[in-house]
Amino acid sequence: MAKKALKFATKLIHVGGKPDKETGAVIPPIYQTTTYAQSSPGKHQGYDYSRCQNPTRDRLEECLASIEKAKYALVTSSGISVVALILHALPKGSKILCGDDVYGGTYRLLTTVFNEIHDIRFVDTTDLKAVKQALTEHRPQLLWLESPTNPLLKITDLTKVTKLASEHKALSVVDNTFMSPYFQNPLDLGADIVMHSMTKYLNGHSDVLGGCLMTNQKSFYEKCWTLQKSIGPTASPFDSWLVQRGLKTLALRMEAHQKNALKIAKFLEGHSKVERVYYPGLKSHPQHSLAKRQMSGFGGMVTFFLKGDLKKSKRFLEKLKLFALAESLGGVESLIEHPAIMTHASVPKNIREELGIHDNLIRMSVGIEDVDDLISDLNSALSTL
Ligand code: P1T
Repeated sequence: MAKKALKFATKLIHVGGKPDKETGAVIPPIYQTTTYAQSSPGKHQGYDYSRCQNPTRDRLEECLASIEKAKYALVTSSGISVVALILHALPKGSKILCGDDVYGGTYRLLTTVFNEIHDIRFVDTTDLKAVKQALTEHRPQLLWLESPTNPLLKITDLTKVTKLASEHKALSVVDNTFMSPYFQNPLDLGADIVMHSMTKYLNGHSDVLGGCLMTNQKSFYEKCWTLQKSIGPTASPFDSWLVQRGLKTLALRMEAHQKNALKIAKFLEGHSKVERVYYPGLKSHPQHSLAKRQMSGFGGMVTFFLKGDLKKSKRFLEKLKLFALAESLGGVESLIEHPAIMTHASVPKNIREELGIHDNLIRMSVGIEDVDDLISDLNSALSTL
């Protein structure tokens, strides 16, 4: 059957997942090798060294390209190394326009490493007028977008903003980590490049660090592949295999994350100790109708403000028993964190405050446990405030 005809959940299991040719093993072996025998110098079977190519990684890339409907996919050792490769692929002195609310590690990379190489500016990408003005004045080569954003879950109109970028001759990149390809396909919405931290939903089990990018632009893909082999942030065969195993249940997991997240968001919205909840699936989300149009679901991330200060936030987080107080997201287990102290500590306090990352802001990655147990855990911790 042609790959194009396959539906999403089938692609997850079958693309890049054919049985092993030599033995028929339904789960192909992991090519846990660094190097490949050559019959004569330079004469090999397409593989010479695993920093450059590895058959296990190839299989994962084939699947990833297919689920983001892209021609090319590149897998690396972490999400942040993908950000670095994309930024390295641009000529020195390029102008970069980045959404103002992005993962703290992305912000740090841009403002403490790539600020030496490129000219970086930030803009609220949910404000079309501001984006247009920044594109006209700054004339960037690249526009970096997260939607929904980390941690405030702001939604950018990707169709409109990527169109504006292309009219201004800027490449657009969407970090699609929060939605996964199950709920959102940025290339369909006009983006040139889509990237993910595979550490999150794609792997789904909080046991692998990894990153990937997908694109239809051959020359950009080739540039990133050359950079990857030259700089070396390569994903290991075992990690690649684990992610491919995790991917098989992505559709099921995303449905379960979303179902639990919506129930929890509604519970929090009605709680007297909670000031405000952000979840794109809530009618109260400022961009709920855009989220409904642009995404096929709302994901598993919920952000909320407690009524209270830092002391109360800490007490609440310390009292939880099922939610682990930990950075990261997208695993089957529920995680909770304090962005101002944890994931976004590298964003200067004044900018955090401007964005709304206050001391009473809490971010949750809702897992796939029984939701009644999760609500009861939250309720107990809230009742101590
Ligand atoms: O951790 P790593 O695999 O390197 O991915 C970096 C990254 C990139 N993009 C987004 C949207 C992310 O959320 C992350 C990592 N984020 C966390 C660790 C976190 O807790 O938000």
